Amino acid sequence: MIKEITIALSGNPNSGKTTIFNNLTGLRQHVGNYPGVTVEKKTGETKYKGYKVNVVDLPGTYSLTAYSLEEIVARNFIVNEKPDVVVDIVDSSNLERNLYLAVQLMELNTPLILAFNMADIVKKSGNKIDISLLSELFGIPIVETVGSRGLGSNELLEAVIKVVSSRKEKKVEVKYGEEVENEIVKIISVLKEEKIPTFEFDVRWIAVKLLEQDRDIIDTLKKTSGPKYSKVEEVTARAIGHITSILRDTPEIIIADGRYGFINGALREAYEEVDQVKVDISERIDRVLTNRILGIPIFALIIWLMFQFVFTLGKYPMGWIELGFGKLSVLITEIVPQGLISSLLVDGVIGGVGE
Ligand SMILES: Nc1nc2c(ncn2[C@@H]2O[C@H](COP(=O)(O)OP(=O)(O)OP(=O)(O)O)[C@@H](O)[C@H]2O)c(=O)[nH]1
Ligand SMILES: [Mg+2]
Repeated sequence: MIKEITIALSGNPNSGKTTIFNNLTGLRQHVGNYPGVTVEKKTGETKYKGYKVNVVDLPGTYSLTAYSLEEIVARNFIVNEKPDVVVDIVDSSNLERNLYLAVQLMELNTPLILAFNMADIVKKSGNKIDISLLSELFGIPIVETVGSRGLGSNELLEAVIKVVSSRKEKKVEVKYGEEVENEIVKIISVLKEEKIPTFEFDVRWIAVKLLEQDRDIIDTLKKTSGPKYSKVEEVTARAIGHITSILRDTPEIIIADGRYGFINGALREAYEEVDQVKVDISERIDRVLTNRILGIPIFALIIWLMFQFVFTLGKYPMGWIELGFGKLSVLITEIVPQGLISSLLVDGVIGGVGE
């Protein structure tokens, strides 16, 4: 029997999702809309090592808050349709911003793989990413890809199969500091006490979303739990008030800061940025040398200079060599008696090499 896997490609706009989608699925793809909304839904499939792999191209988003239709569509797909694996296509030449979405996917507690796309740009920049350390710090497999050159697709599918067949739950949790964590605990316990349905969402995730005042989650909970929600609302409002008065910022901002703090902590350990001044200088030199108009004359000039250099400077060692060989022939004529051997050495060997 063919085993079937569904993977969803998420990622920031322009990170290379569609490129990788096309690499994976070839031409076997289908375009439609997500149920109920007119956001393009592209699905396709491929076969890999006895698996039928369905691939869904999710809308590009920077975040998973409820500010845009794309964000809601992406997270609802992940939560409701439960793809076996979410592959987050990360523009690895712009790590900090792109990892913000990755951290939120991590918090959703969905099986996740990060594709560090645009690896060619990173390589060219000279910046160094310690992929295995970053993967360990995030608790998520990371695969490097260069979508535009079709590199990394098999490695990606390999990682997908590994995640699907191992199902190991190694969760790294983002912590938001004691004050926020205490309030999260309170909200989780009221959600449990009141038996509020959290559907397929992780209960901690719901608590964080309530602190962030996520409209979509609040509306859903209100609708499904009726009057029981008022207790949750009360605890949440108190938590928000408490956090705001102590930390002097809304929980939404503190939580976003916490995610960036987590990302920056990991990047400090696993990412090394090359000295920008050096890159600028070498880029400027590059730009002049490879200029469309100046390139060829500069090339001709360099070659001419090289010839000059060789012929002018070359005169000196040439002189020394001639002098040396002259002395050597004189020496041999003196040592070796006149005859065939002497002639062979002086006229043949030294004459041949020395001239
Ligand atoms: N240098 C480089 N360019 C890439 C790579 N992968 C994709 N691109 C280019 O990046 C651009 C954006 O790629 P898309 O696949 O359209 O990105 P997307 O994530 O689908 O974008 P949206 O659908 O707009 O969110 C295209 O011009 C690709 O050719 C890569 O690994 N390296
Ligand atoms: Mg696209």
